[in-house]
Parts: sequence; C-alpha cells; structure tokens
Amino acid sequence: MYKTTGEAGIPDTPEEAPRSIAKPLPPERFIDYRAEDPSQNHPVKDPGYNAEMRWRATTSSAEYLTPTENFFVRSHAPTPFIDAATWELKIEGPSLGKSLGLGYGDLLGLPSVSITKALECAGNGRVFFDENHGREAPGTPWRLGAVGVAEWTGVPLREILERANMKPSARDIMAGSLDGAGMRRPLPVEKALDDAIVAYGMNGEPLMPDHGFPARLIVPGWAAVASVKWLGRLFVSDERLFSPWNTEQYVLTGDGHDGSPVTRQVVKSALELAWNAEIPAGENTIRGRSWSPTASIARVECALDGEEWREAAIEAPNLPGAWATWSFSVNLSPGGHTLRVRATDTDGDTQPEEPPFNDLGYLYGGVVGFPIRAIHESPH
Ligand SMILES: Nc1nc2c(c(=O)[nH]1)N[C@H]1C(S)=C(S)[C@@H](COP(=O)(O)O)O[C@H]1N2
Ligand SMILES: [Mo]
Repeated sequence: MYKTTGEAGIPDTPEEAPRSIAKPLPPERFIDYRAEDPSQNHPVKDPGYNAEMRWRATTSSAEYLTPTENFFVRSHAPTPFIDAATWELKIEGPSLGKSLGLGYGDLLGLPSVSITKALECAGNGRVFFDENHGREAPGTPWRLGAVGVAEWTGVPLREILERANMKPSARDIMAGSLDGAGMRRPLPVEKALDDAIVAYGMNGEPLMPDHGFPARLIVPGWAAVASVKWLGRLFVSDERLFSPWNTEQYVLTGDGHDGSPVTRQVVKSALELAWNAEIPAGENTIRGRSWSPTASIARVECALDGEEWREAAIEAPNLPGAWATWSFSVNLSPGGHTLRVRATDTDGDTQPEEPPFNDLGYLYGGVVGFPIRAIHESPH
C-alpha cells in the first residue's frame, strides 16, 4: 500500500520534524512563515508549512526558470517521504471503463510532455488587499513570491484517462493526496483533458520531496491548489464532486462573490528587487517580471512617484502562461521612491487599480507600488 517513510533521517510528522519542509530555506532567499520573523512587516506563525521566494536580483535575475532550490513551498502538512518503488497512482471511479494502478515505472513509460508554466498560490499578493486597500484577509500574508516558473515534465492527464476508457459522461475528477493533509480537490474533466499533466519532473530533475515526489498534478493557469502534490488517487465521476477543498477553502466569497472555487489566476508583476530595496541614486535599470495565467505579456508600464506611465522593454522569452522579464530605466534622486507597475497580457487583461476583494484574499491582481530607496554611493 501507500507508504511514507522517514528517509534521510527526516521524519514526517510535525512533532518529530522541526523542519517539516525538507529543502534548506536560507533567510536571504526565503521568508519562512513557520517561524516568527521580526525582520518582516507582518510577523506571522501560520498553521501551514509555507516559504516565500524573495524577489531580489541575486537570486532571480539571469535565469528564465525559477531554480528549484528557490521555488516557494506551500503545504498544509509536513513534506512526506514517499518510496517510489511502492508508490502507486490509482485511477478509478464509475466513469471509467476500467480501473488502473500505475507504478512509478509505468508512469515514466507513458507518452510525456515538457511544459514551461507558472505555478502560483491562490493567495499570492494577499498582503496588498490590506496594505493598498485596507481590507485584511486571513491566511499567509504572501507578498509576491508565492510564484515560480518551471519546466514540468509528465504525462498528459488525457493519456491516462484514455487508457482507463473514460466515458463521455465523466464530469469531475477528485485528485487525492498522500500527505497528512489528505487533500481531495475536484478538477473538471474539460480542464483535465485540455492541458493538465501528472508531472514527475521539474526543471529536468525528478520532483523534490517538497514539490510532490513522486508525482503531482500541474494544472496550467489555475491557482496552484489544483496542482495536487504527492498524488495517490484520481476518482472519476459523472457527478459534480465536492470536498472542503472546493466548498470551504479556495472559494471566492463575500463582496458579491458566489462561493465558487478559485480556478484561473490573474495577471501580476514583480520587481527583481527586495521589498524596500536600497539601490544607488542616479541612472538605474530596474528589472522585473510579469505573468499571465494563459497568455503572453503584451505591455508593461511603469510610473515613478506619480509621473506618467511609460513602457518597459519586454524581453524574450515571453511564453504564454509563464512570464516575461522586462527592464525600465529611471533616474532616481536620493531618497524614497515608489515605482508602480502595470502589465497587460495578449488577451487584453490588465492589472486594475482596484482588484475585487474576496473574504479569503485570493487572486490579488491589482497594481502594486514598489518602494525603493536611492542612496548616495560612498566615494571610493
Ligand atoms: N498534497 C498537497 N498538494 C498541494 C498542497 C498541499 O498542501 N498538499 N498545497 C497546494 C497549494 S495551496 C499550493 S500553492 C501548491 C504549492 O506548490 P509548491 O509547494 O510545489 O510550490 O501546492 C498545492 N498542492
Ligand atoms: Mo496555494
């Protein structure tokens, strides 16, 4: 059966595992929300196992893909250690002609694809509902580092469902996880057949334990909660399926929302600088990235200290559903500045000034003003 083991001396229960996220989280590269961190504006010890990537030039400049060791982690339970030799993905349910059980070797033997896509938490940017609009929402106060772009390798869900002779009447697929969270998150069949994959590779390597080894879903363009890690079961039904993961959590409520599950992400932007970065006064090239759930980036505009919007120079690659890097030249007088950034994708979706609020603080796509402090260079 499914076996999680405490390999590498890292046990898998919170009591025994002070780390509970397996990979190193050096403070210069991550905000570790498991610890009270007085250097943060929002010190928090939240119930999850969450680590935010820091946006800064030293860790995210030259490479298009987010290095796996810098990729954010968001888990509801400690990272489990699953033995690939005994792992099995069960595909079952009334909408299938036959049930399947795929071992790790079976999965690796099926037709595969590699896709370069963003993976982004539903709550990325949540802190700005409070900071920019005075609407505080519960949950991890992510700034903009709960996102990364990776090359994901795996088997299209379509290939697996075809092998199980899925019936045309199928509607929903419940994806079940093997970690302590026991996630059960339904995915509509149309999205499953469109572009979802069962991924076993990330940036050319097997998945790391924190990111779902041996296999996870990747559901491109959708809030990352759909991309269930440590996948153990796919249950396919003719009925709409429900669990707390699409009725209580990860739903849009309040302010006129109807309680439906979070699906598609929104356009966002970030600077490749620390929050409140200090940079030399004078001519500067500011670099940043903008991303869209489905499209490429058509335009990025920046405005310094309330001046007019001017266009940033977008660089290649600019892959749909991933991100585009860009640069913008500014002349900074010594002192504090604010650089506002607004991206528009090739579908015409733009970052609004007033993003719609929802009670749980998901899908913050609003324009953010990035604080920068320009300082005199010390004479040499
Ligand atoms: N099994 C399982 N899958 C999961 C989660 C989890 O806690 N358990 N968290 C989800 C959420 S909310 C996010 S944002 C992403 C984070 O993926 P990452 O840790 O690989 O960056 O995984 C999703 N899949
Ligand atoms: Mo998330």
